[in-house]
Amino acid sequence: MPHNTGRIGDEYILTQAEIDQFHRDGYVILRQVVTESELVEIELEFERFIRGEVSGMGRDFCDMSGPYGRKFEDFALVNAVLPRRYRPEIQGNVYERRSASISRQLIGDSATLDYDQFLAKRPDKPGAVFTWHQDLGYWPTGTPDTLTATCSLALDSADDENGCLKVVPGSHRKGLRPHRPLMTSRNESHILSVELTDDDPIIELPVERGDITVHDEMIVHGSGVNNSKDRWRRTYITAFRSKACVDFERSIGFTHSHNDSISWETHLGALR
Ligand SMILES: O=C(O)CCC(=O)C(=O)O
Repeated sequence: MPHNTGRIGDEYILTQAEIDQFHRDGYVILRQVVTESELVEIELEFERFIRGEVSGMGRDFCDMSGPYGRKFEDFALVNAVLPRRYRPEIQGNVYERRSASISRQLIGDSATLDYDQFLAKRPDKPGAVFTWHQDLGYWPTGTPDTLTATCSLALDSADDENGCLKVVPGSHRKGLRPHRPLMTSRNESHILSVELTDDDPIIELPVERGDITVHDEMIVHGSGVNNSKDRWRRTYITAFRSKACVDFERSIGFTHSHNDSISWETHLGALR
């Protein structure tokens, strides 16, 4: 890596090639964004959520791959949305600061933290599929600027065996596909999915603990089951959009909480 790139205090400076890749392919992998000692601090908070110890979250604590009513012990893809809302102690942590730095370089100086999320695939638990989707398919239409940098920090090394992220590179340039609820309705489960075509190239994004992936709001992506017997796949997401976009979302009552009372169907472009 050239001099003066990579991790420098609260910043992580990208190379021009990394910035170009994000815009060309819709994603980029950045290595060792968070150090081992920083990760140990972060995972103390992460674990509180993933063990189900944070109360009062309603639908913001759920199995992303299943129905809302599923019992905690049966969760396969443990999903805690907006952890910084429920534990303000997390706000401003080193990963938030470094992912903000990365996002400013990718989507512009007004990059604003839109939401955060903890996701964990339990080992030896079938079904933890995050179906193929484009993030914009989950979000309101009409935003002044859709560009998004969704940063995902690996708390565990991830690969095909424990269900790492997979993408269709370049799909972000081909428009929004129709998104359908995986179950009978959005009220039963949050998850949506799109169809892949035979000529969609799929690549896996294996990462080491401390690496991050960054993807945009239009790339088709998802992840498969955790087939391992003893390896978790835990990832910490921070997503950044322009300030104008985040202000618009909040003005219509959209906060990314599953407890929001705005109509998902009305604001889901592809389902409208
Ligand atoms: O990490 C995963 O398994 C999927 C996450 C995802 O779809 C997202 O962050 O947009």
